[in-house]
Amino acid sequence: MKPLWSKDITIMALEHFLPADDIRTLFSTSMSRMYQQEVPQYGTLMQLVAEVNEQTLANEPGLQQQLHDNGELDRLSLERHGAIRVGTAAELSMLRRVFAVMGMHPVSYYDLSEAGVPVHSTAFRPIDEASLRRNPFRIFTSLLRLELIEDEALRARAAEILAQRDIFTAKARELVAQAEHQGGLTSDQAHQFVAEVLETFRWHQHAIVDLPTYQALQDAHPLIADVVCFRGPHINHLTPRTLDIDTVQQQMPAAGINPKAVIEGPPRRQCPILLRQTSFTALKETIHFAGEQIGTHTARFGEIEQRGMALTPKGRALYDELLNRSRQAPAQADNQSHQSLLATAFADFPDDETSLRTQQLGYFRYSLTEAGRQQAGQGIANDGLDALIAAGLVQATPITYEDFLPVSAAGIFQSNLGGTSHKAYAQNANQAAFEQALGCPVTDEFGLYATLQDDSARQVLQALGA
Ligand code: OOG
Ligand code: NI
Repeated sequence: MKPLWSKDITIMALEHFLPADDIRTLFSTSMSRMYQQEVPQYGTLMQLVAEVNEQTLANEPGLQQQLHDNGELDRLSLERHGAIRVGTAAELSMLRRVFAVMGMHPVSYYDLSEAGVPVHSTAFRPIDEASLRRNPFRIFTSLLRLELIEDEALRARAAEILAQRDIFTAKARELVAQAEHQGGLTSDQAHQFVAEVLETFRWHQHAIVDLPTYQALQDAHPLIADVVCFRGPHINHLTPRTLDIDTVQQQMPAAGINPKAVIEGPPRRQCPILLRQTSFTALKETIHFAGEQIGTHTARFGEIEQRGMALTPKGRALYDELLNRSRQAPAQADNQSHQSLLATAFADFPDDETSLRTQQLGYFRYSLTEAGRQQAGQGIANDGLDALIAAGLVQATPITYEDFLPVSAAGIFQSNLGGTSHKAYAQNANQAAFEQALGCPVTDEFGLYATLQDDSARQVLQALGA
């Protein structure tokens, strides 16, 4: 028999740590406070989003009830994601350890070279259902690909500058090591950890290079200058959830906010799929360069998102095909024309839950209906889920998409870079190199959704004794 005491000590230690989900919430709310102070226009966007959410709920009592039932109402206005860009493998792998303390793990590989942007990326996010429900906050994290800089001397200079900076405070490094060693952080340590980690994401009005160096890097690609010229990877946007992205896009100008030209992602639908997002264009901000020179830098913006159902590989292939089809036409400068073009292309994407499920285009979570609960354990003939749904014993609800879309991400990048796109970067996906820099493989998003779906199906069949 195992001695009881060792288990007791483990339980005691666990009880005295702040759960990773709570550290993540502390982090996302602290970051939000900092960003609203740093970028007042982001605060204005948050206010507009809250107003439109309120109107939408007032107009749709059904939606209000649904959000209430899912416990989502009181955290509706919390940010869903943010983004940063780092310069070296060492920075990325240390970030992996920092985010792990907050229950955020790298999911998916995004190749942005295809879109003419010299980075590749992942999203650090909670993985299990309970943590996602507590707070789904994610950080879209991009690693600069210096190897894509053509000018050899400039590439060496950029690497040299990056090698000299440490984007983490000594205390942050110490607390990460402590969290890994102890298996968590106490509440006091967690508060200190979040305060120290926030320093990494702070804006710096002072660049670490002189103006000519900044300009040389900027000329190679604006993102290179953004990553290389500062003390740290400033958070470049935060993104709250909107219940009506079309209305917010429309109302932004009246609120004094300049939206990007079009909403990225799929069109508005009866059954929302994947992710729709838009942003305001990045602000031009004053920077003090080394040698007492003054200039500007454009990096920071605000974004909003509206999520729909996660698609299977088959559904995703159809999405990519239809999106591509819509992009064959000349790009539309205004959102209304862009949306009607999209709507035409997506007429071929089924827009009712039954078709999406039976054609295996989307992922669903299965659960017992009230009638199903009453029959639980009575040993029902297993005619499969479709028959149980038809019999009214089982219901299927869409699983929400928790990840990102490379074409949309590229659209967000581009809207802030004045359309700078380097075709020469294309065909450069290198997931192996990214994972080596990260220090571990990224998790496959489809696997996560499939597991959720399959687990729910198994539980339902088990409960019915089918
Ligand atoms: C990240 C852009 C991608 C999204 O929501 O797709 C992104 C960046 O500009 O660094 O955040
Ligand atoms: Ni974003």
